[in-house]
Amino acid sequence: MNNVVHTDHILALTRIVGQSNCLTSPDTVATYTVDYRGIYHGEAIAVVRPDSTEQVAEIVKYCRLHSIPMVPQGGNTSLLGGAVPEEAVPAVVINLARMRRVHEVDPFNNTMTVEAGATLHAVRAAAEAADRFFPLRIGSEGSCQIGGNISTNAGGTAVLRYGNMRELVLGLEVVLPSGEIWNGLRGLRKDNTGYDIKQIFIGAEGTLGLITKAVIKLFPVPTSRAVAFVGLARAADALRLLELCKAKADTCLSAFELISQPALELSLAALNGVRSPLAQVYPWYALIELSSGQEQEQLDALLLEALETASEASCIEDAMVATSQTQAQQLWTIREEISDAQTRTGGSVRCDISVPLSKIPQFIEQATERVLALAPNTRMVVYGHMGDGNVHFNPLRPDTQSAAEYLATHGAEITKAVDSLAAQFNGSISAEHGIGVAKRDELPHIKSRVELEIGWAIKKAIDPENLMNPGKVLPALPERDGKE
Ligand code: LAC
Ligand code: ZN
Repeated sequence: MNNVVHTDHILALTRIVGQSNCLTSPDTVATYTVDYRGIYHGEAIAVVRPDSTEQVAEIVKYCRLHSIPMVPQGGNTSLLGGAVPEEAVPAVVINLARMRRVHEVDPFNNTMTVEAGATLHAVRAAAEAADRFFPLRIGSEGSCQIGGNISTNAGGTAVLRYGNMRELVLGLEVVLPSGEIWNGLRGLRKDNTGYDIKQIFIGAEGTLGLITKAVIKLFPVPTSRAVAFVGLARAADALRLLELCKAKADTCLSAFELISQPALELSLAALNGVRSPLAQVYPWYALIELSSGQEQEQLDALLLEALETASEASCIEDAMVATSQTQAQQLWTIREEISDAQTRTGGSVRCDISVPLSKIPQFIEQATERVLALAPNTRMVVYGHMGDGNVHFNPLRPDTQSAAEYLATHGAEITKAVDSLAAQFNGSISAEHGIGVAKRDELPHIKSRVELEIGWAIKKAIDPENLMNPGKVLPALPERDGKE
């Protein structure tokens, strides 16, 4: 496409969204075509910012008519390059930030109908204003958007109790690659009428259409919360402790996060001198949260009882129990800072692994051995959602080596070593971060051809011209004699 043609496209798109919402100046466009870690770059003819589903449909129809690739974009907090154009072909970025209205909160149905561009923070606040709770909790809640959360089937720290995004969505409105609008905004908990169409758009990372609205589940507000930070001698102790917390607290257990010492150290340094919650250093830590509608005292007693039993069973070394909600929040800040602290440090090889819960300690031990054999001074930043069997296994460059050098030397080999071990454990190489472009070409090694072909069959049926977020999620099909 040459520039004259681009000018025609820009004029047409401007007619749909208005001049101020069709961004074309190279400097402005550049801020939308790079991911927030600065790793993935692409090109765009324009960034359009529609205000309604109808505008989205118009944009999509226009792009389809002219065979222009489209990249749906929410808060652009993806870690895997799913929300920016690929390098090769200039695309139109469709940014949802202006579509952020809350249409309805139905407290008795416990649902909210909301536009895709509302930030997760705004969604949680709108639920709270109606005395309800929306449980999805991830560190980027101030900038990530609910449409992106749905498109990536986001997980986070409350999955243990409430499930991931796939379980939190009851209905969707989607603009299909044809420009047609599918209104599936149903707030039903039971609907057994054949294929569950909404599920193919959840976690599709915008490759099958553009989610414009959703009906999401709400819950009663947990009025009390008890949080503890625990020191552990071994990762295996975390497993025993988790088991014990489940037995004692049952459904009150709302989070169980594992943190390695190097991960804690990195976070504390990033928080400028915040002190460790515990007086001594341990190889591992767990952040435990109970929450419910019970009295605070009851919940505190439950947590103490669980910790006492754990101590008697010698599976914890030390524990600090938050004595106020402010202190509880401080503990969560330490946990939530880990991700951004790695981004700022640079030189982190992000592996988002899940294995059967029972295998987590073994997986960590063997993966650590593999990584240290390849790159001996690596900082083993390992943390994550232990309760879900999901570890962020993110080897980080030593202080003495630059990010570029560490990644160039070890990035690919570490990813291969860790991901292939996850496959051996019958695990996943992307538990909650999706595929984007970063993990796409690994899929043929871990999925059968049959499974990949089903993915392409769905893609071709809905997006025959491959214009919706092309190059994301689906790998090229391997030769026929590949893994069956
Ligand atoms: C976290 C994100 C990176 O758990 O998934 O911090
Ligand atoms: Zn996570």
